[in-house]
Amino acid sequence: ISLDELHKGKKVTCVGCHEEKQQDKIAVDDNETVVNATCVECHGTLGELAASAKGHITPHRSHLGQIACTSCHSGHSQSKVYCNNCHTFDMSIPGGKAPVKKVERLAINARGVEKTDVLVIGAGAAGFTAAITAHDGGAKVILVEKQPITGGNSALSAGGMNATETVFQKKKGIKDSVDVMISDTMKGGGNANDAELVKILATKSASSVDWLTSIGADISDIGQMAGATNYRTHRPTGGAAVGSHITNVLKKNAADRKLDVRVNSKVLKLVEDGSGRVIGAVIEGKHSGTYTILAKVVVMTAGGFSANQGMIGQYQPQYVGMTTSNQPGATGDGMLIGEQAGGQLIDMKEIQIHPTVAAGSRILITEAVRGNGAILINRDGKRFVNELTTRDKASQATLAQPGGSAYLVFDSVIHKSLKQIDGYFELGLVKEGDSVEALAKAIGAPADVLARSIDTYNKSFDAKKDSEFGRPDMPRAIRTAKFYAIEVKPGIHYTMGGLKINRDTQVIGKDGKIVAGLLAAGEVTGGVHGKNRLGGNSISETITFGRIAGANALKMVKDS
Ligand code: MEZ
Repeated sequence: ISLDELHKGKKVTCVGCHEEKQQDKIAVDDNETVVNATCVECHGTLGELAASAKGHITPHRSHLGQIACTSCHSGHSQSKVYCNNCHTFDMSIPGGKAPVKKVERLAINARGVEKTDVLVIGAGAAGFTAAITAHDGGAKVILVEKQPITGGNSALSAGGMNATETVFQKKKGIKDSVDVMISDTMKGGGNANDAELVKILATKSASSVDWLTSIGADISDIGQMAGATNYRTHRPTGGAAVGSHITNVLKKNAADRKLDVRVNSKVLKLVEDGSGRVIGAVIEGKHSGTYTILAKVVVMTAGGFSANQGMIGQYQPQYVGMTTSNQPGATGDGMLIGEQAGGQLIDMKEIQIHPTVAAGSRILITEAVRGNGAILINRDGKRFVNELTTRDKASQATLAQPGGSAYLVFDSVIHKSLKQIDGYFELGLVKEGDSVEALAKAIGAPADVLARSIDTYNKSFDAKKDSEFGRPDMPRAIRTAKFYAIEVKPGIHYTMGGLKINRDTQVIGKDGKIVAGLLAAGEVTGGVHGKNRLGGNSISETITFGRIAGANALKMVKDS
C-alpha cells in the first residue's frame, strides 16, 4: 500500500502535507517543503533516524547529506530508494512495493512568469558557487535543479581539488607552481585544451581554495593524483571525500543566505528575445507545472552527459553499455538546451573513462587510493601499468587484461592513510587476507605470482625507482597485514566536451560571437580539459569558473 494509505486514520490530513494555497486548491511547491517538514515533525530528522538504525548502511545516513524525505518517499506514487540509482542495496521502503496508485494532480499552481536578476541552471558545485557569488554582490538569484536533490556529480566527487601555490601547500613545504599545473593539465589533455582557460584554472586555483575555506570548507589535506607532477590535490583532513564535504558547505551557505533554490525543476528551453539574447527559461516544476523565469542573465551549470547512454552512443559507440560513476541526472540537457539557444558544442567526442570503478557497480574507487600507494594487479597476479599514468592510459591498460578488470591492492597502512577507504569496506567491496597468500586465495590469483609482484614493487619503493613501469611516486610500500583488494573496471566518468566559453564564461555561438545573456561553467562547458581531464581538476574548475560566472553575472546585472 502507498504512503497516503499507510497514513490514513493517523494524524496526517491532506493539509498536513499540502500547503493550503487558495480556496479550494491544495498545492505542493517543487521543493515539497511542507511535506518534508511534516515527515520530520513526526519521524525526526535524518540524523535522528540514522542514529536509531542498525548496521552500516542506512539511507538516512548518506554521503548526499540532508536530503529531502521525498527524494525517496512518495505520498501517492511508488516510493523508491534514491540511492539505488547508483547502488543496488536490498532495502525495503514503506510504500515501495505497492502498485502505483495514480492520483490526479491536486492543483497546478500556475505561476506564469517570474522575474529575477540571475537564473542559475543546475545545482552542483559550479551552480551553487555562481549563485552564492552573484547573491553576495546584491543580485536576486534563483537556482533551479531538475533532480530531487542538489549537489549533482560534485556531491559524488571523491579525490580532491587541484590547486597550486596555496596556503596549505606552503604550510607543508610543498613546492609547486602555476606553470607546472598548467603544463601538467595541458599534457594530460593532449595539448588540445583551451590554453587561456587552463591558465585561469591554475592562476586562480589558490584563491578558490581560500574562498572555499572562507565559507567553511576544510581542504587542508593534500595528495597526488595521476598526471600531476606535485602534491596539489586538496581534500578534507584525513583524506575524506571532497565532493560531499564541499557541496554540503555550499548548500549550508545557500541556506544561510536564504537563496531561492528549487529542486524538481527541469528547464525545458531557454527563452530568447528577438535579437537572440537569452532572457530566461521555461521551467517544468514537478508540482507547479510549466512556468517561465525571466532573467537579466542565465548561468548554465547543468553538468555533463556520462549518464546519457544515447549521447554516449552518438559520440563514442564503443562505450555503450559501460557502467558510469555519475549521478542519474548527468544527461547533458544543459548542453543541448545551450546549443538550441545558439551555443557551440566542442570536444563532444572526448569522453573520459575512469580506470577504477568497482566491478559490477557504479561506485568510483577514488584515484587517491592509488595516489596513497595502492597498485593495480591483473587476475594473473601481475602488475601491468604505472598506476599514476593518465586515466585514458590506465583504463586502456586495464581493459587489455584478462577479463577486462584488475584488482587494486593495498595494505593496512595505506588503508589507514585515507578515510575514504572505510566507505568501500562498508559497501562490501573489499576482499582481504591476513597474508599475501590469503589475499591471493580470496581473489583467485596465483599466490606465488602475486607475492612476487608485491615484493618487486616493495623493492622499487626501497630503491625509490620503479624500473618496471616508471611510476613517479611511491608514497608507501605494501608490507603490513592485512592485505586488501578491490576488483575494478573502467567506467564512464566525465565528458570533457560541452559549450564553448571565453575567459569570462560567456557562451560562444556557432558563428564565433557571444551568445548574449548566457554564461556557463563546470562540466557543461568544453575546453578546459582537452582530450583528457586530470583527476582533481573538475572541482577546481567548478569553483574557479563558478566564481567567474557569478561575478560576471553580477556585473551584467549592474550594467543592465
Ligand atoms: O577529479 C576526479 O575525477 C577524481 C579526483 C576522481 C577520483 O578518482 O577521485
